[in-house]
Amino acid sequence: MFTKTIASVLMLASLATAHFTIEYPEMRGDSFATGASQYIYPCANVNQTEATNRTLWPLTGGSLSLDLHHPWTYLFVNLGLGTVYPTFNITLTNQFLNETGNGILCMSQVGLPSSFTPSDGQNASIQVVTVGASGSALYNCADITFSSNATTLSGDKCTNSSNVKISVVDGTTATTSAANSSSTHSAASGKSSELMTAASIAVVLGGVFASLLI
Ligand SMILES: *[C@@H]1O[C@H](CO)[C@@H](O)[C@H](O)[C@H]1NC(C)=O
Ligand SMILES: *[C@@H]1O[C@H](CO)[C@@H](O)[C@H](O)[C@H]1NC(C)=O
Ligand SMILES: *[C@@H]1O[C@H](CO)[C@@H](O)[C@H](O)[C@H]1NC(C)=O
Ligand SMILES: *[C@@H]1O[C@H](CO)[C@@H](O)[C@H](O)[C@H]1NC(C)=O
Ligand SMILES: *[C@@H]1O[C@H](CO)[C@@H](O)[C@H](O)[C@H]1NC(C)=O
Ligand SMILES: *[C@@H]1O[C@H](CO)[C@@H](O)[C@H](O)[C@H]1NC(C)=O
Ligand SMILES: *[C@@H]1O[C@H](CO)[C@@H](O)[C@H](O)[C@H]1NC(C)=O
Ligand SMILES: *[C@@H]1O[C@H](CO)[C@@H](O)[C@H](O)[C@H]1NC(C)=O
Ligand SMILES: [Cu+2]
Repeated sequence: MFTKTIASVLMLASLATAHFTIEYPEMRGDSFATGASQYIYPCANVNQTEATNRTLWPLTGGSLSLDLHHPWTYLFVNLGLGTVYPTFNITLTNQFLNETGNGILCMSQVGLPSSFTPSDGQNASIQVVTVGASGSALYNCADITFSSNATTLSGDKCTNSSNVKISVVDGTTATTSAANSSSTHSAASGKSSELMTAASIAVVLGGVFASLLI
C-alpha cells in the first residue's frame, strides 16, 4: 500500500508543470484537474470524496515532501483537526520561511506544537501554502490519520534536491530589504538587528499582506 501511494503520487507529480505538489503525505487529489485550481483557498478546490486517501502520520509529527516548481516562494504549513473539511488553524511553521530553488523539499519530521497532542487514530489535514512575490498564494492539502503505527519516511525516500534551500525571514534578512528606504537603518544593518527585528518583520509582513489585498 505504501509503495502504491508513492507510485500514484509520483504519477501526479509527473503531470505537474507549474505550481507545486505535495509528494508525501498523499495529496488529497489532483489539483491540476478540471475544476481544481491551486489559487483557491483552502485546498485548491479539491473535494474530499470516497477516493480520498489518508496517510498514517506519527503522533509526534511526520514527513512532508514537496515538489516545488517556482524559482522561490514563501512557505507555510498548517494543520486542521477533524475528518471533513477541517479548519486550518494550527501552524506547523512558526518561522517565516523563504524557500529558494525548484525541486524536492523533504522535511523528515515536521514537529507539532507543544500545545497539541494528537490521539491515536485522530484525523487531520495538512495544508501547504506557498506565497509568491506578488502576494498571490497557492494551496494544496493532504489528509492524514495520526497513528502510533506510523513512521517517518526513511532517509532514501526523503532527500532534498541540491538547489533547494530554506531561509528564515528574520530581522537581519528583512533589514536588508528595508534598508533602502532609510540611510539610518542602512548604517545600523547587522548591528542593532535585535532592536530592529520586530519592526523589520512587520515591514516584510506588511508588504506581503498589502499585496494580498490588491
Ligand atoms: C469540488 O466541488 C465543487 C462544488 O461541487 C465543484 O465546483 C468543483 O469542480 C469540485 N472540484 C473538483 C476538482 O472536481
Ligand atoms: C487512493 O489510493 C488508491 C490506491 O492507491 C488510488 O487508486 C486512488 O486514486 C487514490 N485516490 C486519490 C483521490 O488519489
Ligand atoms: C480551530 O478551529 C476549530 C473549528 O472551528 C475550533 O473548534 C478550534 O477551537 C480552533 N482552534 C484554535 C486553536 O483556534
Ligand atoms: C526570498 O528569497 C528570494 C530568492 O532567493 C529573494 O529574492 C527574496 O528577497 C527573499 N525574501 C526575503 C524577504 O528575504
Ligand atoms: C495500529 O496497528 C494495530 C495492530 O496492527 C491495529 O490494531 C490498529 O488499528 C492500528 N492503529 C491505527 C490507528 O491504524
Ligand atoms: C477518519 O476518517 C475516515 C475517512 O477518511 C473515517 O472513516 C474514520 O471514521 C475517521 N476517524 C475518526 C476517528 O473520525
Ligand atoms: C531539506 O532542507 C530543509 C531546509 O534546509 C531541511 O530543514 C531538511 O531537514 C532537509 N531535509 C533533509 C532530508 O535533509
Ligand atoms: C531603493 O530606493 C530608490 C530611491 O527611493 C528606488 O528608486 C529603488 O527602486 C529602491 N530599490 C529597491 C530594491 O526597493
Ligand atoms: Cu505556478
